[in-house]
Amino acid sequence: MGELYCKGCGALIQHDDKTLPGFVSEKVMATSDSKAVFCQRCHRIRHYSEMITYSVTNDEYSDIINEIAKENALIVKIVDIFDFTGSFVPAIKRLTGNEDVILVGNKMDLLPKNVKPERILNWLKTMLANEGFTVLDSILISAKYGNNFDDLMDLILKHKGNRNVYLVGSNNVGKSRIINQILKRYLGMPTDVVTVSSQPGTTIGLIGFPLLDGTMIYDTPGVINKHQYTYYLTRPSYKLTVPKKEIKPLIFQLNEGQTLFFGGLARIDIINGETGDKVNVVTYFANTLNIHRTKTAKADDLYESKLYSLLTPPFNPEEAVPKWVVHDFKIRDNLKYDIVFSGLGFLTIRAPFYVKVHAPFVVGVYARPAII
Ligand SMILES: Nc1nc2c(ncn2[C@@H]2O[C@H](COP(=O)(O)OP(=O)(O)OP(=O)(O)O)[C@@H](O)[C@H]2O)c(=O)[nH]1
Ligand SMILES: [Mg+2]
Repeated sequence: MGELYCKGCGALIQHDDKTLPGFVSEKVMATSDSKAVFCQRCHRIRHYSEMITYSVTNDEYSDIINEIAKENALIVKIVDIFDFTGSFVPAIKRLTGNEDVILVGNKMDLLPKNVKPERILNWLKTMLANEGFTVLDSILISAKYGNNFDDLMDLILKHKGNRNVYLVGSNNVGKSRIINQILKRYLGMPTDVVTVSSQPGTTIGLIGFPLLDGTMIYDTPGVINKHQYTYYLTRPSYKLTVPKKEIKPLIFQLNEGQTLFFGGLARIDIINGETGDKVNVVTYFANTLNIHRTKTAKADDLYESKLYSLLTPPFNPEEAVPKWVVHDFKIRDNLKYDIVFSGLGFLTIRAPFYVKVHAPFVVGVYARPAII
C-alpha cells in the first residue's frame, strides 16, 4: 500500500506522534476507510477549534513550491482583497517563471456592495505586475457565499488545457474554503472535505482531487507571512481586528490637525485637506475595531499613556506589534483615493490632501484610486 495522506490537511498519515499533523491511532485506522481518513489534528480543529501549534516551515514550503514548479501547471493565485501585502509570498514567483497566473481576489463579501469590482481588480493586477507577474485573467469571489464560482470555473477550464491546477497563496487567504466550494459545486462532494480554520497554517501538504477530465486540482499550504500584522496579535485581538462580515463604513468630518487612531494598531494625521479646513474621511475597517479621534498635537502623548487601555487592540505588551513607521501622502489632483492599511482596512478621502499614516513597518500602506 502506498503512503496515505490526511484528506483534511494533506499531512502524511503517521501513528507515532500525537502532537504532529497526520496522527491517526492504529485502532482508528483499522476501522476507517483509509482513503478518507482525517488526522487527529484536523478532527480537533474542525470540532473543537483547537489552536494550531504546528504548520509548515519555510523549508517545507519551499520544497512544495519547487515540486510544483517542475510541472507545467495552471497556477491560480489567491489573494485576500483585504490584505494584499499579507497575501503576497515572493516564493510563489518561482512557480510561474514566465508563465501566467489567474488572479483570484477572495473575500469580496467583506466589502460594501457598492464597491466597483473592476477597480479593485485593476489595483490588484497593478500590484501583481509590479511584483513581476503577468495576469491572464482575474476575478473577485467569495468562498464564503460562493459568489462568482461559475465564472471562476469557466476561467480555470479556459486556461488549463490538459494541465493540473494548483490553488496557491499565503496563509488564510481562503484556498481551502475555495476548494471545498469547487468540490461541492462541480464534483459532487456532499460536505466540506478540506479543513478550514480562522488560524493561519491549517493546510500542511498538497491535497489533490480529480477533475472531470482526469487532471487534478490541488489545495496547497500557505506559509506564515510576517507581513500579516495579525501574526503578532493574540486571538482576542485578532478577532476584533479581522472583519468577519460586511464592513459598514463610518464617516468622519475631520479638521486639519486631527488624528484618527485605529485601536492601537495605526493612525492617520490630517495635515491639510481639500478646502483647507474640513475633510470627509470614510473608514472601512472591522466594525469591532475601536476608532478614536483626537488632536494631532496630543496624539503622541495619548499613544504613550493610553496604548492597551483606550487604544486597543493590542491589549498588552506581549502582543509585540512591530514598530511604527510614518508614510506621507501628498496628493494634489481632485480625485478620490483610498489609503489602504493592508490587512486592517482602508479609508477614502478626496484630494487634494496631505496626510501622514503611522503603522507597523510590516503593514503595507498604499494610496489607490478609490474603489467605491
Ligand atoms: N468572509 C470570508 N471569509 C473567508 C472567505 N474564504 C475564507 N474565509 C475565512 O478565512 C479563513 C481562512 O480560510 P482557509 O480556507 O482555511 O484559508 P487557507 O488559505 O486555506 O489557509 P492555510 O491553509 O492556513 O494556508 C477562515 O476563517 C475562512 O472561513 C470568504 O470568501 N469570505
Ligand atoms: Mg488551507
